[in-house]
Amino acid sequence: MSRTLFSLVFTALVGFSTLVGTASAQESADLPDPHGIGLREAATPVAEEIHIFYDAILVPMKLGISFFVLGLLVWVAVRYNKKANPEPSKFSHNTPVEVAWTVIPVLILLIIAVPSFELLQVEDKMPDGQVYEYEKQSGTLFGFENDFPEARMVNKKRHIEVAAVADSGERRLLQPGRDYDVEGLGDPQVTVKLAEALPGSEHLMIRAGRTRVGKKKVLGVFGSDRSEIVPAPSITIKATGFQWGWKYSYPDFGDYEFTALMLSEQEAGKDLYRFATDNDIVIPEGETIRLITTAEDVIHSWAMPAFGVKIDAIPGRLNETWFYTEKKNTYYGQCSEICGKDHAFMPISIKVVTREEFEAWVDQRREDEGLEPMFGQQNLAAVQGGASVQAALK
Ligand SMILES: [Cu+2]
Repeated sequence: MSRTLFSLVFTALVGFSTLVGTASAQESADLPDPHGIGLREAATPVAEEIHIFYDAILVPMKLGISFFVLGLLVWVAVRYNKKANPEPSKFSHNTPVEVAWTVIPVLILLIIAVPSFELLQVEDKMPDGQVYEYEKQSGTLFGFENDFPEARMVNKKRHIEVAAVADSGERRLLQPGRDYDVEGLGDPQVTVKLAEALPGSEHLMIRAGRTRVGKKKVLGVFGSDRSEIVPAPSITIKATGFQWGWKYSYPDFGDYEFTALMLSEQEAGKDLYRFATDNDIVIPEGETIRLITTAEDVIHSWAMPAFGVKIDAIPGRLNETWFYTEKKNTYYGQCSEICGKDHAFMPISIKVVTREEFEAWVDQRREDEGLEPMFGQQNLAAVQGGASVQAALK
């Protein structure tokens, strides 16, 4: 097949898979669509990378292979049936064909293997990006210390993201070359030089680091790069699976643990039954969470489709992964390792809120445990897990 023809077919298939992806886009609540054929909407950069891998590489490949094999079957049935071909040939070998059916599948597997290994590494490796926020000022020079380990020093423009942040929290990404220049890449001190000072309503935020995650070019060639630098984790959550529910602790915020058990059908309502729990995990938006999993009795698996996370919870072992989301919502997942008779009844629910709401929730938790508040924002309405389930549906 000529190169142009190949890229034409490829583009058509990518287009088709994108269409399928859009058709199955979800409404606000993160629930499976009974009629959907795509993946649950991505809420983290890792999930976005998984979706690109699936939509742009795996789906076109499996469609291409299926249609190719179907075509061969039809061709053989029509061209070589007894009527059309009464005298069958008697050869038993064809070296070019045998080489082709060995080499082509190897190439296909390689095309799948390279991006999937990269994905596995992204999911496994804890991000180490740094975020620097600067107070509002009229200057154009902003510096930070390049204090990463030597092998991960910021030494390319790609390792820096510069954004103007409005009072509302909205981020406007600045363009290197046009809006700013960087000096001192690879040196202990890096300076960002803005082309012009920011308006008074915005302040500067610089993200630095090599952990770039999110939509990247397909096979390094097709499409655009929308990856972002992910900051190092600021919160650790430990999830312990047991027959049949989950226990969570937030070691950064006090020595206590709470359980999250499935709500009954009456409590949860029809749509959220088997998704809602009596205690949501609550996390702040825009912060990286380190998740540690383990189990008390048998192997469970903590899975959150919208986050692209699935990690085994094994008795006597700690597994570690991470997630980062900027999309406020309530997300639902389930135990994904058959773990006994009530395996289907140990859902996982995560509520992503603002930092202020998160702090209020932490203080509420601490109060329930008889501890002093940590952030002292008692006046803020506490975000109660579980009780907010119906609100999340709206
Ligand atoms: Cu389980």
